[in-house]
Amino acid sequence: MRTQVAIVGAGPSGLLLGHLLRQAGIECVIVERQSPDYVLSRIRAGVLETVTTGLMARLGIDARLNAEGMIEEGFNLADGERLIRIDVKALTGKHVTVYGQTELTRDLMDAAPERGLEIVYGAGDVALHDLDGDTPSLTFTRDGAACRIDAEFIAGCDGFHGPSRKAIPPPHAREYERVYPFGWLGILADVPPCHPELIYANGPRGFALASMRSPTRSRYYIQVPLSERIEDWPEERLWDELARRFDPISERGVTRGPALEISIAPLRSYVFETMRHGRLFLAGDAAHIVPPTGAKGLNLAASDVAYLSDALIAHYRDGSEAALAGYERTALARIWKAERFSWQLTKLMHHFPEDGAFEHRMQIAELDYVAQSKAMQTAIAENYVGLPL
Ligand code: RFL
Ligand code: PHB
Repeated sequence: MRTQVAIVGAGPSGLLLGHLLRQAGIECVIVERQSPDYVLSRIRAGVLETVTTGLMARLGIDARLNAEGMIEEGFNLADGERLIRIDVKALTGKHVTVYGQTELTRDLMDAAPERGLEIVYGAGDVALHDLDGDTPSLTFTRDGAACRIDAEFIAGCDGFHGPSRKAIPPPHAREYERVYPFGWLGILADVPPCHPELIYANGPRGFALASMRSPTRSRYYIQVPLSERIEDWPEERLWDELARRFDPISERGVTRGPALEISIAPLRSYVFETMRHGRLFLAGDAAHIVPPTGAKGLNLAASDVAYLSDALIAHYRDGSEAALAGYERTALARIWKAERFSWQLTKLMHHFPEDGAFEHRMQIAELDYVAQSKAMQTAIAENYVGLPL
C-alpha cells in the first residue's frame, strides 16, 4: 500500500492529525496496535483547553462536545482547610471544557469512515524503516499476514511506549526526565461530583483531586506511594479516604457508588529532543510526558498536531521545507512551558517523601500567597487554560 503520511497510533494525536490532513485532501493511513474497544476502554484525560476544542471545531466534529462538554470557568486549589478559587474566566477571559478523552476519541473514531480516514486496528510488530531516505515505510502484521505501507512521511503518534521514538538513533537525540516518587490512584464512578468545579488539594494526608466527567459522573484521584497496589485499595477504603479529604471543603460532600474503573498511574516529566528525524515526526506522548497535575498531556498532544498538520499542509501546498523544519522548535517552545507548569503544580500540591517540615511550610506559604495575590492567580490561570499557539 502507498500513502502520503503514515501515522502510527490511533490515540488522540494520531486521530486528530489524520482528520486534519484528510480535511486538507492529504492521503493518510493510521496503524494502531490495539482494537477500537481497547482504545476506548482507557480512562485518561478530562479537561480540554480551547486549543483542543478549537481543533474539534475546525474539523466540524464538535456537535457532541458542544452539547455534553461542561464549561468550567474556574477551579480550586486547597491547602487542606480552605478552597482557593482561581477565577479563570475573570483572570483570562477563557475557560476549559470538561469532556473525557474517551469521548473525544470516540467522536474522532466515529467520524473517520465518512471522511476517508483509514485506520488499521490490530497491527502487530509495527516497525519503521528508511527514515533518512525519500520513501520511509512501515511494516506490521495483521491476522498473521505481513503488511507494508510506503509513505512520504511518518508521524509517530504512538504514545510513550510505542516504536517511533525508539526508531531514532541515540546520537540524534537527548532525553530529559524526572520520575516522581508517587503515583495517582484514580476512581471513576457514576455519582454526582462533590463540587461544581475541580479541586486540587494538598492536605495533611497528601494530594487529592476531585474531578468529573459530567453532572452525574465523578473522577477522583489520590496520591499513593509507588509500592502501593490496587488490591491494597478496596473501594470502601478509597471512598473513606476521599470523604476525609473532600467532605470538609466541598459543597456537597463525596457521594459513593460502584467503581467503573480503578487504576494507578505513575507520574513522570519527560521530553525527548528531537521531534524530527529525517521523514519521521513525533507528536504527543511519543515525544513528551507531563505529570497529570494541571491536565496538560492531551492538550499538548493537540497543540503538537496543530503545528505538525500546518507544516505538512504547507509542504503539500507549496513544497515548503521551512514549515517542516520549524515544527520542532515551535512545538518544543510550548512543550517546555507546559512541562514547567505541570512540574511546578506537582511540587506545590504533593507530599514528597524526601521533604521535611520546612518544605511543607513552603508549600503552605505559597498557597497562602496564591490566595492573596491576583498576580499569582493570573499566572496559574493563564497556564491552566493553555498558552496561545
Ligand atoms: P496515547 O493516548 O498513548 O495514544 C497512543 C496510541 O498509540 C498506540 N500504540 C501503537 N500503535 C501501533 N503499534 C505500536 N507498537 C503501538 N504502541 C502504542 C496505542 O495503543 C495508542 O492508541 O498518546 P497520544 O495520542 O499522544 O495522547 C496523549 C494523551 O493520551 C495523554 O497525554 C493524556 O491522557 C494525559 N492525561 C491528561 N491529559 C490532559 O490533557 N488532561 C488531563 O486531564 C489528563 N489526565 C492523563 C490524565 C493521563 C493519565 N494517565 C493514565 C497516563 C490522567 C491520567 C490518569
Ligand atoms: C481528570 O478528570 O481525569 C483529570 C482532571 C484534571 C487533571 C488530571 C486529570 O489535572
